[in-house]
Amino acid sequence: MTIDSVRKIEGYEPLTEQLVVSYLKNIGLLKQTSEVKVEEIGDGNLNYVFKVQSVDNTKLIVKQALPYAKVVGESWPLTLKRAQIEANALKKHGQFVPHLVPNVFHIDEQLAVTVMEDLSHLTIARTGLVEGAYYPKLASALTTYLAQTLYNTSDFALHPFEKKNLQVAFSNPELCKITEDLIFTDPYYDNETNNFEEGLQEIVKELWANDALKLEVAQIKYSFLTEGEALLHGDLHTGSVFASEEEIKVIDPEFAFYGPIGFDVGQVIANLLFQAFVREGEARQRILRDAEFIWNDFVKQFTVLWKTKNEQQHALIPGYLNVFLKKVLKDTFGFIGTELIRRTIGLAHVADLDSIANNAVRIETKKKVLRVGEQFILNREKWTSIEQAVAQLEKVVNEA
Ligand code: SR1
Ligand code: MG
Repeated sequence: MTIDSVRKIEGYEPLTEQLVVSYLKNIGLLKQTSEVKVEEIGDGNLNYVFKVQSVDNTKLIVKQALPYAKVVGESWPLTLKRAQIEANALKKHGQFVPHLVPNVFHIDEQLAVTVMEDLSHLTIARTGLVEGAYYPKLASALTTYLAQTLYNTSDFALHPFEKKNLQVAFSNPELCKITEDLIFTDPYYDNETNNFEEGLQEIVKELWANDALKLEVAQIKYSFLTEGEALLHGDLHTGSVFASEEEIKVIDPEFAFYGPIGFDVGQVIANLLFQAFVREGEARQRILRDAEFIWNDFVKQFTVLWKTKNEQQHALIPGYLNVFLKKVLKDTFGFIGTELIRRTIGLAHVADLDSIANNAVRIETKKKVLRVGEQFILNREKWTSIEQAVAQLEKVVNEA
């Protein structure tokens, strides 16, 4: 898709800093007379993000989806419908955790624009973590987000008609396809989207030849493809979280869809765990304890919700909750493993690993991440607690 064809999408045009100002004035979110400063601050893979601040101190974020993936270029077309999905997911999840998501002020389907609360006083959690920050409220806020949004959009909380209506409204095939390819398929074959250092060639070739691993990944992918358990965020990594010492906000749910609960839980834990590979001593321990807390507290909060608000008659059967949570833990382990691997050798990397300046250290660290990723996938059925998994990770990280 070329920039000219982008301009030909009916009613759509890519915004510029000037257009953003006139747009906000037209819809009444800025006064006609306001003097404003606008800056394009988008550092993600897919969208424009404009930060707008007026002299009378109105602060807004204008996010516009581009009809292609910015990370790759115009050759990778991408549906504009994702802007609508994202805005609606922010609103739906906001019903359960209003304090953990930005306020949405305006949605424009044609321009694929969402105007929302400015959170630029916060830092993207991944950026802060990479610089050595620690966010004391991150783990508990994310656990609350996970338990509340996932439980409350599941068949346990909703009438089956309501759940199925939501499942239709949040059908997101194009963005799901990105995940299906980039997380569950491409990293396991010699595919052109993969991206890794020469020093990883040997271990990656071993991984491509590992049919036992690929057999498990095929099943994990199938679960992602077929299990509509809850309305997921769909891309819940530390780059989708704004943080400070006091405040946490989850952003960017453009990949939202009805999928397996363990996917969101696994993404959160995996992306936190990257920090366990690059930190040492007490700083590493804090990350590991947070990873354990996320699963254990998720179970606690999910259990309270299950017991106090349940649509399913079967929920009363002794043992059913345990069976369900065991399944979610198994899925979570699998999704942690696939996320660790794809962020190391796939298309979309993480700064936690790529910012390791010393080449040899970076390669050795990435090899450990790949080994741990494999272990999570291969042992997902066998491991029965998060502590068991974290202990295994620590063992690999501590190896010379
Ligand atoms: C082409 S999009 C690459 C990645 O960026 C998003 O944040 C998702 O994680 C996706 O896999
Ligand atoms: Mg994103």
